[in-house]
Amino acid sequence: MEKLIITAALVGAETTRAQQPNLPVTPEEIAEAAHACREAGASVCHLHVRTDDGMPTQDRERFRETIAAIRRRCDIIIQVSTGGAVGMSADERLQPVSLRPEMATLTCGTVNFGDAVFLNAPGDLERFARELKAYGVRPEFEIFEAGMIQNALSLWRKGLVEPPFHFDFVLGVPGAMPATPKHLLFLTELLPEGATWSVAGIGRHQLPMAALAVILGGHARVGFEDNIFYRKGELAESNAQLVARVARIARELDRPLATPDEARRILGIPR
Ligand code: KMH
Ligand code: ZN
Repeated sequence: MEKLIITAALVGAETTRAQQPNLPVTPEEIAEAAHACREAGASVCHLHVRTDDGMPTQDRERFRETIAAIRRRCDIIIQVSTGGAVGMSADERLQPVSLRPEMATLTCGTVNFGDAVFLNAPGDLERFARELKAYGVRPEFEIFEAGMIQNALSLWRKGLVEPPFHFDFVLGVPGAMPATPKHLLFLTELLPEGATWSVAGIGRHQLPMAALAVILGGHARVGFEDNIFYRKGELAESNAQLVARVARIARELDRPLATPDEARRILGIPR
C-alpha cells in the first residue's frame, strides 16, 4: 500500500464565515492554514480563493498572490480548483491554470448540487483537459457520480489526458452519490489499472470516508470546503485540526503519511 496523501480543502466556494468563523479568506490566512495543514500531515492543498469580502472568485491574480504566500511558508502540492462556484463560466473557472500549478481539478460531468446544478458539459470537459495539458498541469478527476469515470476515460481515448490517473470521489453532496462504504467500493472497482483515488466525504461523512480510505489504500481529503464540524454540534477549530485527526488515525493503522515529494511520485507529478 502506498503512503497516505492527505489533501486539505481549506476554503471551497460555498462555506461562509458566518457558518465557520475560522474559515481562511485572505491570501495570508489561506497560506497560514496551508502551512498548519502541512505541519499536521497534509501533502496537497486543494485551493479556492475569495475576494476581500469573502465571495468566491477564480481571479488569476488572487490565485497568484495566494500561491506565492503559500510558497513562502511551505512546500505543499498546490491543486487549484477549476470547479470554482456553481454558475461560473468555463473562462472564469480556467483562469488559475495558466499559472502552471502542479495540479488542478477537472470535474467529469454535470451533477445536481443541492438546489443548484453544477454544469460541466461534454465540450467543457474536453476544453478543460486541453487547457491543463497545454500548461503541463496534472488533473485530479472529480467524480460525483459513477458515470463520470467513463467521461474521464473518454478523455483518455481522445488523447487529452495521460496516465497515471488520480480520481477524487466527492460523496454525500445533496443530489449526488451518497457517502456509504458500498458506493465507495463500487467506484474504486470501476477505476482503470494503476489509478489512484481519494475520497472527500461531505459534512458528517468526512471522517468515516477518510478512515475508510486509510484502510482501503486510497487517499483522504478533509477541510472546511467539505465539512465545518469536528463532531456533531462542535465546529472545528481549524482545517489543521481535521487533518491532524486523519493523520492520527493513519498512524494508529500503520499507514505512513506521504511527504509532498512522495505524493508527487505517487501522483506522477514531475519535480
Ligand atoms: N464548488 C463546487 C461547485 C472543484 O473545486 O473542482 C465545485 C468544486 C469542485 O469545488
Ligand atoms: Zn473545490
